[in-house]
Formats: sequence, C-alpha cells, structure tokens
Amino acid sequence: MERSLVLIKPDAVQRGLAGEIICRLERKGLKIVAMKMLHMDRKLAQRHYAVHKGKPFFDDLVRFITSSPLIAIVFQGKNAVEIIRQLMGETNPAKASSGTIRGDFGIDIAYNLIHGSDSLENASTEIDLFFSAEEICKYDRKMDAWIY
Ligand code: D4T
Repeated sequence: MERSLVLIKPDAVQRGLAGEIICRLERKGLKIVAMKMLHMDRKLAQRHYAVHKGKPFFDDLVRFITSSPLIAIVFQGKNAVEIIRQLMGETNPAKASSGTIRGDFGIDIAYNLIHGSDSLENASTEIDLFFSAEEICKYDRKMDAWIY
C-alpha cells in the first residue's frame, strides 16, 4: 500500500475547513496512519519546499506556511499518491475543477489549502520530515475488504 504526506495548510485550518478536507480523503477510502498539528518553523519549511528555493514565490510561500499551525497527516491506500492529487485538484485553485478540494474552496494559488506528495519517492522523504517511524500506526480496518 502506498503512503502519502498531506498537509492541511494554515489557510484551511484558519477557515475551519480541516474537517471537510480530511472527510473527503477518508470517505474516498484512504486510511489515516499518522496525524499531528504543528506550527512549522522556517527550517522545516525551507526543507519541505527546498525544490522551490530561488523561485519568485519562495519567500512568500515560507512566510505563509509558517504563519499559523497546520495539520500533517499520513494517508495510506492503493495508489494513494495519485488519488490524493486528483482529489486536491490543480495547484492553482482558480483553474482546479469543481469537485476537487482546491476547485471547491480556493481562489488564489498562494492559498491552495492542501499539500499532497507528488510522487512515491517524495512521499517517503516528506513523511520522514514530519514523522518518526514509531509515529506511523499499523492497524487493520475491517471495511478495507469492502474498498479493495
Ligand atoms: P504543494 O507542494 O503545496 O502540494 O503544491 P503543488 O505540488 O500542487 O504545487 P507546487 O509544488 O508547484 O507549489 C508549491 C506551493 O507553492 C505555491 N505557489 C506555487 C505559489 O504561491 N505561486 C506559484 O506560482 C506556484 C507555482 C502553491 C503551492
């Protein structure tokens, strides 16, 4: 089973959308295996977004993601990485299809509510940034037999 790191970003937490977003991912059939609320510091933000260092929006992105607490979650499931990216919608909420999280709740690219890992390799690196191995729970859900 794949795992993906999801961040319910500060804008979603501030707007009271955390429950709605988690609900959509859970209802799809994905399983929560780790979750925590934290206030990202600049060091963690710069590591998480290292790929964007030097881009014109980098400083604003780090300022935004460290501005208020967020919720980090590890979701597990078959094709979890791709499925979460589909449920999130395009990076720019203005272009994201309705029915997706960003398409339904966002307007501005700088306030796009959710992060989800964009590849299996990045998922593993990102999960390690936010969670220790002991924090990832291993458990069975009876209902998985009705999903897969
Ligand atoms: P994240 O990484 O937050 O899940 O978003 P995406 O994977 O969908 O998109 P990304 O890595 O290209 O962008 C990271 C983050 O930067 C913001 N951003 C992006 C921005 O403020 N201005 C921009 O022009 C771009 C491309 C939004 C998401």
